[in-house]
Parts: sequence; C-alpha cells; structure tokens
Amino acid sequence: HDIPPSGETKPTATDLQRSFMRHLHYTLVKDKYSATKADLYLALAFAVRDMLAERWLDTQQSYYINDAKRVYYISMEFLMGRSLGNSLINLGIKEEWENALMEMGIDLEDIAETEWDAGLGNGGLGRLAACFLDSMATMSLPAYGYGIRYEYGMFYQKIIDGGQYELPDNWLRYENPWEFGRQEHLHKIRYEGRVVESSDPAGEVRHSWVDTHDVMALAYDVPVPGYGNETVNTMRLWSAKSTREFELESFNRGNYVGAVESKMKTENISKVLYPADHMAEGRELRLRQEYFLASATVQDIFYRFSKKHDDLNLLPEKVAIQLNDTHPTLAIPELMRILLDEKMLSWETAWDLSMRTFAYTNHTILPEALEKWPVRMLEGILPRHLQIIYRINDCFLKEAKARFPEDSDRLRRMSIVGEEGEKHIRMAYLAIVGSHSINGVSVLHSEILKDHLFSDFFALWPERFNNKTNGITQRRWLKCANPWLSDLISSTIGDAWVTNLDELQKLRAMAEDRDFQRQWTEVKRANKQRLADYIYRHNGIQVSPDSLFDCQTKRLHEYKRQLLNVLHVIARYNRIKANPGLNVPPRTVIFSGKAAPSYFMAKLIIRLINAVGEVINSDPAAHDRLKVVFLANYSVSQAEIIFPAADLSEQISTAGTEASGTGNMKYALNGALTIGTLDGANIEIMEEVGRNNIFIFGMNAEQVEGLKRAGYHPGDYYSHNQELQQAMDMIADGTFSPGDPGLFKPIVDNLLGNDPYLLLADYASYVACQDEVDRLYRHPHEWTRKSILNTAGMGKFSSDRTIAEYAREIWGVKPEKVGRHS
Ligand code: DL6
Repeated sequence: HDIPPSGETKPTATDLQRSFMRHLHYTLVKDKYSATKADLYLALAFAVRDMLAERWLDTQQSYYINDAKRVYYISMEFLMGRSLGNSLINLGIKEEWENALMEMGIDLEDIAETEWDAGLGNGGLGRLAACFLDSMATMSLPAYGYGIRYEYGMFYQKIIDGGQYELPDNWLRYENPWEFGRQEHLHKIRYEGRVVESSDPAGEVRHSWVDTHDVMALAYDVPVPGYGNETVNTMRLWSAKSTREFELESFNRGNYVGAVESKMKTENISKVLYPADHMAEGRELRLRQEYFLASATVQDIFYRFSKKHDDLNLLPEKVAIQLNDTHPTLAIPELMRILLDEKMLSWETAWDLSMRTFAYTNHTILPEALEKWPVRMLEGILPRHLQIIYRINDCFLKEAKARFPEDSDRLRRMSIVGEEGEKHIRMAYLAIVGSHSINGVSVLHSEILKDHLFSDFFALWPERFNNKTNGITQRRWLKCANPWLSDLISSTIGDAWVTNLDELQKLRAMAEDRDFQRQWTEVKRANKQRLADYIYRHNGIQVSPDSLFDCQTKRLHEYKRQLLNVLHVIARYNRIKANPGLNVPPRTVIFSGKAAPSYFMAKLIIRLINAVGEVINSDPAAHDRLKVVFLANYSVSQAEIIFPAADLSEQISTAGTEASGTGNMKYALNGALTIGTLDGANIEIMEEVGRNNIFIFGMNAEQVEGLKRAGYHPGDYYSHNQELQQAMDMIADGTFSPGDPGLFKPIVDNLLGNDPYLLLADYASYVACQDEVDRLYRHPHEWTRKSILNTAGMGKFSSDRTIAEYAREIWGVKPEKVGRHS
C-alpha cells in the first residue's frame, strides 16, 4: 500500500505523493518532463481511485453477506459532472491532497479543471438521479444506479452569431479513470424474432421468443462514494457490443466484411443520448435503447438475486426498483417475461411479485413529454412484450370495469392501449398499472397528478399515489461548489450540516449580525468576481461584481419563460434610455441553457437573448446599469461557478408547469433570493424561507386554469401596457436584428396569437416584482439578511431528506453497515 487502508489514520503527504508518482510513472509512463496537465489529473484520479477500491469491495461484500434488500434506480440519464472534487470531499482528503500536491508545485484546482464532465443527461431528471446516488451512498443504503454508457453525452453547445450550434460530446476520447469495464457481466439483449406457443405438462400455454436479433450489454462500473462513511456504491452503465456470431447467410455467401459490418451496427444502441427533454422521442433507436437498459438491468438484478435465493417469492422482499420516469418502463414486461417464460410462474404470481417490486416517479405533466410507442413498432421489435402488455391491459380493464361498471368512457380513457390516431401504448399508464407506488416530485405537482393527469387512476387506487419533493446534495452544491461559503458556515455553526442540512437553521440567529453579514457579503463578492472573470474569459464582456447578478440558467423551454425575462430586460433598457439620469441599481442578467436541437422556438429565443445583449452591451447609455450575458454550454461544472455567485434566481415558469425544479434549490442554498411563481417546489421554498424573503409574482396554478377556461386574450395585455407594447414592437420591427428585420417576428406572433404559457398575463406583475428587487438591493444589510435566511431555510431540500422518504415509504430498505472483508 502507498496509502493506508480506509478506516486507519489519514495518509501523510509522503504517502500521497508516492502514490501520485507511482501512477504517473507506471500507469501513465510519464515523468515530470513529459507529463501534461491531463496526465497530472489522471495520476491524481488513479491515486484517489485506489483509496476507493477497498471500501468498494467491502461495501459490495457486506451487501452480499448480509443479504441486504437492494434498491435499483433505473434511469436513462445520470448527469454526474466531474468526479474528482466530489470524491476528494466525500473521502475527506481534499486538504491533504491540496497540500501534498502543493509541495510538488502542483495546483489541485488547476489540474482538476481538465476533467471532462460526465454529461449523460439533459437536465433536471438526470441531475436528480446523480444527487440521489450521492445521498444513497452517504446514507449507507444498498443502492445501485443503472443507466446507459452513451458514447456521446449531451451535445456541446457553441454560440455562433448568437445562435446555438451543436457539437458531439465525445467524452470518452480521453481515458476515463472512473469506470471499470466488467467483461464478465454480459447479458444478451434480444430484438425482433417471433413468438412460438406451446403447452407445458400442466396444460398451461407457454411462450418462447425465437429467431431474435441479439446485442450484448457490457457492464461498466463507476464507484459512488458516500460522504464520511465506508460505503462505496455502484453505478452500472451498459454499453452495446455486437454478438460474436456472424450472419451465417451473408458469411456463407463470402460477404465476410459485410457480415461484420452489420453486426457492428448493433453497437449504435448506446451511441448517443437523445438531447430533448420534455419531448418524447418516437424513433425506433430510442425504443431499442430503452429496452436495452431495461432488459440488461432486469437480467442483472435476477443474477444477483439468484446468487442467494431460489425462492422467487422473496423477490419483492429483496429488490426494489424505482423507474425514473417512464423511460425504463419496459422493465415491467421484461420482468414478467422472465417470470412467465423462463421461470414458468403463473400469470397471477408473476404479476403480484412484479407489482410489489416496481415504483414509478413522474417528472412532467407536459403532454408532449408523455411517451407513447406505436403498437406497430413494438410488434416488430418486441413482439413478446407487446403480448404481455396486452394481457396486462386486459386484466387491468377487468379490474377497472368491476369498479366502474357503467363507465365505458372512463375505461377507454384509462386503457394502456390508446386508439386515437395510430394505435399506441401509453407508457405512463403501463407504469402506473405495474407499480405499487406512483409519485410526483413536489407537493403541487403530486396534487396535479392526482387531480388532473392521472385522476382516473387516483380514483381507482388512491393508496398508490404519494409525493416525494425533490432535493439536491449539499455535498456537491455547497461544500464542493462553494468552499468559501462552506468554510464560513462551518466556522460559525459547525459542519454537521454536511450530513444534516437542517443544521443550517442555526444561521437564522446570525442573520442580523453585522460582522457575519460582512463576511457573508465578502464571500458572495469573491464568488461574483470569479464568475465575472469566467464571463470575461468566455464572452469577452466586462461585468461588475458590484452589479446585481440576476441569473436564469436551465434548459431553454417556452414554459420556463426565459422570454418573460427578456421582455423585462428590454423594458428596463428602454427606461434607462428614456431617462438617462435614472437611478437603478446596476444589473447583470445572466442566461445559460441548451435548447433541443429541433426546437425552433427555443433556439430563436437564444438568438434573441444574444441579439438583445449585443445592442444593450454596446450602448454607452446602458453601460454602467445593465449588461446581458448568455453563457454557452450550460453543464454541471459551469453551474458550480454560477450558483455561488448569484444574487437573484429566476424561477418564473407558468404556475402548474414546472414539476419541481432543483436549480431553484441550488441557488437558494447558495444565498440567492428567488424571484418566482407559485410553481413546483418554489411554493415549498417560500414556506421554508418565509414569504417576506422571496419575491413571488403572477398567477397561481388555479388562476392559470381559470383564465384558460374563461378564454385568454393575450392581445388585451399588449394593448393595455405601453412598456410591454414597446418591448414587443422592438422585437418585431428588427431593432435587435437590423440585418434581418423579420427574424424575431415569429416570437411576437406566437405571443399575440396564443401565448400558451401566459407570459403577457403575468408580465405586469413580474415587472412590478422586479422593481421591488431593485428597492431591496439598495439596502445591502436587508438584502444580506434575507440571503442568509434563504440559506438557513434550505434544510428540507437536501436529497438526503428525499431519499430517506423514498427508503422508508416506498423501498423498505435500511442502512447497511460496511464491514472489513478485503
Ligand atoms: O424531477 C426532476 C426534474 C424536475 O425538477 C423538473 O421540474 C422537471 O421539469 C424535470 N423533468 C424532466 C422531463 N423529463 N421527462 N420526462 O427533466 O425533472
């Protein structure tokens, strides 16, 4: 050992340096003359990885020996970001490494920058999965994340002439020190073929799925260390590999290369992450990906279960499977297929075991995001699963009919098989029918599921529905991303908040303390300077860290209403122009976020933001009072720089559309004040930080519904608000696109035509609220007091709390102590 095994005394600087040098010399075969910055990073990553190895083996052994109930979190996305900083923090050895490297003349922060983000996710749903893995490991829960090892993660966004361009994210180009290929964990995934019926000796009809085209799923394991404990859990990602057999026919015809080529094509399954969130993908390759994940994972779960048990009745006692949205829902018919066709159980027994194993989380109510697969497509690719889904539907409709005998309308509405247009399978309904628990991700969202989206199912099975308000891990989003604030907090109230975020309440007592306020402001100022430097480096725009940093960073989507923010920015600019002496606190409005490559309106909004920025940033009249910045390529590592520096967090979706939001939590945890609607988790944030410490505006979800029912006329708002009218006219008349005056006209046409997200209805209230923000910012002590109270109120939003609720109320899993085995 270079480094003493875990649980023993901390390693000395010499231990660490020796390990680092050993990896530089023997793993990478470099010396101090030839090593690049990337080599230094890799040598460090390998040395840190060594420190995880023993705990990882011990953790897995402990689960096995103690026959712990495991939870499996299946997700098409895990947005992990960088691993090095987080591992150092969770292992509690960051400072030791900093010092050891410094003695060798190496700056840890500098080399850590070279790590490429693991961006295997689009946004909220994927990052939530990553936060959950951190919490599950920290709480010593026997948990596994299962996903796909996409060769290309979320695209890299470049802004050229104000517009978004997508470049492939070839994240595996350089060595990835955090993954371990497991050649022995290989599962066959079958597609297409046909189903043959036969009778078993008891006269039961049995099915075999034959003549399939197969692909292999190869496991890559990534360690997930807990904070301050001995647990290291596993995230297992599947990569597609061709099978070894060739297409005999073309092979025999002498077409050797052709046969190999067609096999290789099957590896496309894990090639690329689909880059649209909130938009269900209808493509065959996506269906193949979803089944690939579902089948490989279910087979793996079975394999692990079977090492200890041959009584299948124990399955729900030993296994809990959480479906992260409907994307992995094919795991339900896949488990059924194995239980029926391979384990020869009866339908009733198989169904009972399956139901008690699965639970489903919904993450959006937007209709375009709800997955539907054409029956025709399933028939070709997964013929046996389609049969099983039909039978699930038959049984379900019988149960529903017994409960609602005369209500054929309701039964048609509830059927898993949708008949309007092309016949299709409604994946959310399949997930609901096949799960014992269905949850939303904030109180409001869970209520909407019960009252609207899934109301028929709620009427049938009220006991299955529950809420699990989202959370975020404070280890990454405060301790790792904001070390200065973390140190200030820990030196004031101790560091118990790192594993018990409720401890932050103790900061309330400090909110009015002038000395503490001064330190709080100094930290914020330093973080703002850091972001200002980043902005200058990347955009060439100089912004003042003394201006109010007003941030909206998230996916570009009409429902999130970045456009409402832009309308306010233009109105503010017009006020400054009209009144050159206007005394408003200077603001820097910062945007960041990717648009789905095929989402025309979202991309046009990015163009507009950049175009408005161009005009304002180059106008001397606005010079010291308003700046607009669009940061390209929003990612976990960029977010880690933005959140600590924000003064104001924009959470301005139309009430009833944002399921929860988690950026709202990250901003408030870092002391930003929120300007937001009564939507998603904003409502719960307001309850925790106090109504006086948050800027709330606009209609609530009920009022939104009411207005839509009554008939919404956006034109009325346009004609009655002169400021709004002026801003919209400028967008339409080419003020921001002089070379192409009609460029932004579709935006205004859409607002005046139907304005589906009611921007105009909320506009006046939003601008009035922004005026209040200005007023408060003139009183730095008051602002800082509220900032402290925001951080102090964030205890509820730790993903540790969320995971504790899932573990207790849905999964029935308990912390497992890790013993020494290796
Ligand atoms: O639950 C995580 C996250 C929520 O915080 C966001 O409000 C929600 O928009 C997001 N949903 C998605 C859509 N995915 N699908 N399907 O990312 O989930």
